[in-house]
Amino acid sequence: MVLIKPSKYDDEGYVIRHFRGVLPSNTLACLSSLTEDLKRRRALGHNLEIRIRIFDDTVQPIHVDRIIRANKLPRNRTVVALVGVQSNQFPRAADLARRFRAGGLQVLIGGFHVSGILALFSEIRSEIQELIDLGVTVVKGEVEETWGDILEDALYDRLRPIYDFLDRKPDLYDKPVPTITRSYLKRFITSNPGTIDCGRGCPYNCSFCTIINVQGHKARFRSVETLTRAIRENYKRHGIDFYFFTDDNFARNACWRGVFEMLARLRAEEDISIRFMIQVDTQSYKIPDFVELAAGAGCTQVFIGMESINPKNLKAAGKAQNKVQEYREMIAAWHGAKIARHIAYIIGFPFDTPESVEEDAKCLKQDLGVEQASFFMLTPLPGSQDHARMVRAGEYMDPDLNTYDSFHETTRHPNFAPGEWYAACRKAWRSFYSFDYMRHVLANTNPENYWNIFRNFIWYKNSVHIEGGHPMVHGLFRMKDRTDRRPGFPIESHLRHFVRRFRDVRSLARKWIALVLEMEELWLQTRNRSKAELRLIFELKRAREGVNRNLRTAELQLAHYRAKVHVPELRAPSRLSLAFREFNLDLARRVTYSRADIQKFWNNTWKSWRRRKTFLIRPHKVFLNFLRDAELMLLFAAALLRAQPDS
Ligand code: B12
Ligand code: SF4
Repeated sequence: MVLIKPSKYDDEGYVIRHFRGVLPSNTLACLSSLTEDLKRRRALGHNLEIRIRIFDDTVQPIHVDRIIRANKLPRNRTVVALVGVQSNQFPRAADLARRFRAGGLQVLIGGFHVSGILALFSEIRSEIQELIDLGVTVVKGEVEETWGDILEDALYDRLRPIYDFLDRKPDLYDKPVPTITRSYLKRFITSNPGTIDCGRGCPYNCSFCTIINVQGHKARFRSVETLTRAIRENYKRHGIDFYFFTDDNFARNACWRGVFEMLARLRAEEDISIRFMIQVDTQSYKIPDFVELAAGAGCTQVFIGMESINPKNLKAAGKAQNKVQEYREMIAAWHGAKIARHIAYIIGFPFDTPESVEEDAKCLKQDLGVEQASFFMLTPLPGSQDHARMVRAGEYMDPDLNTYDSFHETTRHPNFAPGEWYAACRKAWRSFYSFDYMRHVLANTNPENYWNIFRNFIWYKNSVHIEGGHPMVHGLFRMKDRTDRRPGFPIESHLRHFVRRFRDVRSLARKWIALVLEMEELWLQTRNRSKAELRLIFELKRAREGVNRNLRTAELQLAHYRAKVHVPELRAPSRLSLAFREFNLDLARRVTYSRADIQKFWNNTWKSWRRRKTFLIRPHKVFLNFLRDAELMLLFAAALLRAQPDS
């Protein structure tokens, strides 16, 4: 059983794959544990040995030929399942499916693209029909109760072209919980994150959303007992102590109280300290005890579907439950519980203009004090009411599904010229994640959330500014497989590919150095002060205020002069510290709160070098500043690594 989570192509036709990812795929984990369960129960027959291989195209190469070869071994049968395929991943999934079919393998495809399309249209769309014609089996809906039947059909060569389980939504109560293997976890930046969908379904009716048309309005949930067992086992076996509970709206999971109380109990009674992130709606803060119990259970971050601050846009999107006048109160409620707020914001609603988007980004910062924001371009996702309406009205939509990743213009917007919409979105990212605003956020956040937010800032800036894509799609360090290119793009020679990669890596290195220096400066300016430092700052302020109040100008000048003369004698400096001071290496004194002076030195040195005034460059100063910079960098790296691994 080969389970593959496909990635998508970038605009140059290369598969978007990273050396390290950010989050493991929940759907992959889900189907893997469903298959493990069948294997353990020997549900497909006692003489059958099932071997499960999982591949995540976003972090590892898919060796299509090797998989096809394995199928040719005697008494062996390989079934390939392309799982959790979103619309933007459909073109890549279809290419993989074609190659596997050409190799004679049985191929299944499921996930939100096929389920969403087939849920809202009675006729089958051409891209899906093409796969069916090739012999690929399309699965519509959820398979917790039917996975065994499908695999049995595969075993006895009787797979149907389409399986439709949309009207047969499974009860999740005691179904196997998504679990992942250590070897898969190693492919991610931190090795402690896990994902679980504790429930599915949402009662609301937003027009851009596909979830309600596939998973339905009725809340279905996993039992607290099953979740407890899985979380305890994941902690003990794999060290997973951070979760992204992927429920679209955790607040509408009928079992939220039980889950929060269970997590608090695990912490208190078994010393299993879990931290987690949830997605919620804007009204959730009003549910009695919800915010308090979330904090007590270990929630460090909420992802809130704010979407817009323009009531006319919210009305147009059918999101009437969002009340703009309550946003401030909502943000304050989560802030009061020391939980970091992260809002989802959609750009491209009917009443948006380039100017309004700019104003909105300002408002999120200045009026609402939101700590983190993710901007998405409104996309008619197949499976949403928006998409169905546009198809029926015959409106223009980009025929290339690869662009349906919320970071491309997929329709025409009357208020934006071509390209302007995308530019407005990028500008919103830039404005929100400006140095000044990040500094403001970090200086005012709860110390418990400091590193959590700091790391997200690095991830977001890396994705949007360096990789040029959405943070939900990007990880650390892009890989580009020369031969794995989208059909229609040429496979380059080794030399051309080497030159391309050399340029990529060079440009990446430059951008990374700039990012690291920016983040280091951010850390220096906002890092948590030690108790001794805070005390010193407090005393100095108090002394200065007292002095300013009580002394006349002449006395003040005299006091400053005397302090300069006398203060160094208060504590005799050691020989070593004198030597350090001599060579300008006294970090604590000079650069604790900024590396601005070092940067100024490098800028001036660079200027002198370029103007060929090398006589102005003092080698010993270059050496000393290099040492100071290196020392600061080490301090920064140590702080970053020492901080608790989180999301
Ligand atoms: C978690 C999540 C993410 C995570 C993914 C990482 C992770 N940890 O899993 C993050 C935040 C990174 C993310 C990003 C994006 N996401 Co997202 N995401 C989700 C979310 C909320 C939950 C996914 C999940 O775990 N579901 C639970 C699993 C078990 O359900 P499932 O995938 O449907 O699988 C079941 C069935 O479909 C079926 N099945 C699935 N595959 C197969 C295959 C076979 C062979 C068979 C038999 C059955 C089968 O069996 C499963 C068990 O029943 C969904 C919404 C949702 N409720 O599912 C959106 C959702 C999938 N995302 C969506 C989108 C658009 C995106 C982004 C493009 C948007 C963006 N810019 O953020 C990016 C794309 C990034 C990427 N390359 O994946 C859309 C997709 C719609 C569409 N038509 O394409 C959804 C539906 C939300 C929405 N807005 O409508 N996402
Ligand atoms: S609240 Fe979220 S999950 Fe529910 S319908 Fe709206 S967008 Fe979809």
